[in-house]
This record gives sequence, C-alpha cells and structure tokens, in this order.
Amino acid sequence: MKIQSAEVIVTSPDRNFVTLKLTTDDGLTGLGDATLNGRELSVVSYLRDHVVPLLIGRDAHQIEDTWQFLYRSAYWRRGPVTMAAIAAVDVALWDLKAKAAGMPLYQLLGGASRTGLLAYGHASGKDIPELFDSVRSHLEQGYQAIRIQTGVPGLKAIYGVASNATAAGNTGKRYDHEPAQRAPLPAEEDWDTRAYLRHLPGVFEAVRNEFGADIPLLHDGHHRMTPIQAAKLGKSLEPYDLFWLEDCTPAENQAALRLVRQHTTTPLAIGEVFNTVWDYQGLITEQLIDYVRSAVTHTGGISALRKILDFAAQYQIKSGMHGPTDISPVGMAAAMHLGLAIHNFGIQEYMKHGALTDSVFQQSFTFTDGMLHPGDQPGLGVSLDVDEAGKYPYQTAYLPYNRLHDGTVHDW
Ligand code: KDG
Ligand code: MG
Repeated sequence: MKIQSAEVIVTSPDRNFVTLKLTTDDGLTGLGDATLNGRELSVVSYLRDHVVPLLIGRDAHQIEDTWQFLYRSAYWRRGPVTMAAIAAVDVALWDLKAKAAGMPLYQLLGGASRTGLLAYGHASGKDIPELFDSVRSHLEQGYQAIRIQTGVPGLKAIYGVASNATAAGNTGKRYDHEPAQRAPLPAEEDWDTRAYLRHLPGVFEAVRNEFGADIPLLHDGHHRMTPIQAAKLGKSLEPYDLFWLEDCTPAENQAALRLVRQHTTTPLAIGEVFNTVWDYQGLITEQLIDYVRSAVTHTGGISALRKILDFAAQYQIKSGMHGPTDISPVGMAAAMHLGLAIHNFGIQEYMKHGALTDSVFQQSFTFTDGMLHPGDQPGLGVSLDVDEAGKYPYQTAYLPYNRLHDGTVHDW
C-alpha cells in the first residue's frame, strides 16, 4: 500500500479547515486534520512545500516510521505548525490502515474500553439568566456535562461568552463563541482578573442552586491568571465541586501548576496549546494535573497523543481532549477512536459543527444522550466532499486578544 498522492485541502464552510488527503496505489483514501486556528496557511505551506514530496511512494502501513522520520529528519522539532502537519499525516495513515483492515480505527488501537464517551458542551451567557437559558438548552440537547462561562460586570467582551448565546443555543448549532473571527485584523477584548475572581464563585453557586449537585460542571480560565490568582480561584470554587478548572495559568510554565496544586483540590486540566510530551513531563510525573487537554490535531496525531496518555495513565491522569469547532470533524473522529480505546479516558469536549461544515465532511460519529461514539465504519468514518469544499475558499480569520483597562496586552 504505497502513497500515490497527497493533497492539502483548504475549505471555509463555517470556519477555516485544513485537511490532508492521502491516496494509495490500491485506491484507498485517508484523511488527517491539520487545522491550526488563526494560523491555518502556515500548516498548509509546511505540508505542501515540505512534507508532501516526502510522502509520495512511502509504504502507508509504516505509521511509526513515518512519524519518526518527519519528526527527526526536520531537525527543527516541536511547535504547533510542525506538530499539526505531522498529526495530519499520522491520522491519515491510521485512517488508511483501518480501512485496509476493514475495521473501525478504535479496533486497531486495542478495541473499545467503554460503550461511549461522556461529552461536555459550552454553556455561556452575559449574565445569569442568559447562562441558565444556555444550560437548559444544553440539557435539552442531551449534554450530561457542561462548561460554564459568563460575562463579568464591567467587561464588554469576554472569552467563551457568545454575544448571542441564547438565540444561538436555541438553534442547537452555533451556541458558543466564535473564537476565530473572519476579519482582516484580530478583535480586541477587555480583561480584569480581580473583577473576574470576585464574580465567578457567585455564578457557580447560582448554577448549583438552580441545576443541582449532580451535573459535572467545568470552567476554562484561558491562561489569564498568575499562579496565586489561580490558586485563589481554585480554592473559592471548591464548594461547587468542579469537574475541572482548565488552563488556569499560561501554559508555558509547568512550575506554576505546583503552586496552584498546593492550595486547592479543584481538579486541573491543561494542554490545549501543548504539542509534545515534553510540555507535560513535569506536570505528569509530579501529578500536578488531572486531565490532559491536548487534541490529536495539535500534538502530532494519534501515535503521539496515545503515548502521552499512556504515560499519564501511570499517574492516574485522564484524557480531556480539546474539541472546539476549530478541530475539524476529521480531528474529532480521531479523538473519539482514541478515547474509546484507551483505559484512562476522562471526558471529551464536543461542540456541534455548523450545517455547512456538515455538508463538506460526512460523519458517522453519533451524539446520543450526551455520549459520543465514533461509529463502526472502516477507518475514521469521515469523508470529505471535495466539490462541496471547493465552494468555500479560505477566509482570513484571527483569534481575538485582550487588553487591560490601562491598555496593557494580557494573556488571551
Ligand atoms: O483556537 C482556540 C480555541 O480552540 C480555544 O479558544 C477554545 O479554549 C478553548 C476550549 O477550551 O475549547
Ligand atoms: Mg480551553
């Protein structure tokens, strides 16, 4: 099974997606997600200009060898662009291997360890009534675990809060913020950590009073706090029994989590911007976190994330793979096959894609009563309609950024 062609497909149905499509000499096709939100074209160039020429003629069955070749031969290791490109190749090869075997991919990863994957969705509102509407809408859609983000009094725009959260929630399609906005320049948001720290515990108290003690609740701090601020937040949220507090401090400094951990029993999740096992080394061996947030798409693919998760398993750390809409249906399916197979699955983030995205990517995974399943088609179970994809050319899009009241650029 030799790789005959490798095509990089860029499409922007509801947002930009980059997909690698490999075709073998026996006519099989494999797909891999290479979408790096807001920096999509850099991965396109990395793949088209530097990786595709290396793939033609290679044995598609040699997944590990191809991974090691792409990682080590480049000399310049790690980084989100490199690792997203390697991930796309790796996932496309796993898709091919599973199709050649006539099995759903999770069977090749060891078979199912559970019947389905607990998923969480994003509820948000600029204030408590709007947040409650969004939580109710998620419960109606079947979600059994919910992330809670709200506006903060005095701040105009804030991470994770849809400007039209309620209306969007009712459609069941676009109920979350759109973090990468189609625009020639990034949008500016404002931020005040003290106001946020004062406001958030009351929000969780209100949600627990309204929706009860049972439902797993999550929160994303989006890298905005210093270690001592994060420790304070974790402590103040303890009465509300969070499933996790995500990205409480900027992700570069693993040692910061040591300080947070010493002060709070709120479970911690981190890693959506990480791209190799080295970003986790201290966090895992010192048991400073509870959940690994990496996506297959940004961490070198199934082969590499599997190794990180197996390493994490020795320390009772579980998966919580990143799954916002900037992970394409191909990347989501890869996460689901891996999540179904590993023993230390924790939870899967899941936001439905828009209707146009669904018209480009045909998917066989299911979401029933809050549980995901990748389906039983051979391979990943996702196909891409190239003609449909061609209708939606790339559009410039940027993630927003933050400034404090005095104009200082802050972490976003
Ligand atoms: O591309 C950035 C988004 O994926 C990110 O802002 C979403 O934090 C996020 C999450 O937890 O889904
Ligand atoms: Mg996040």
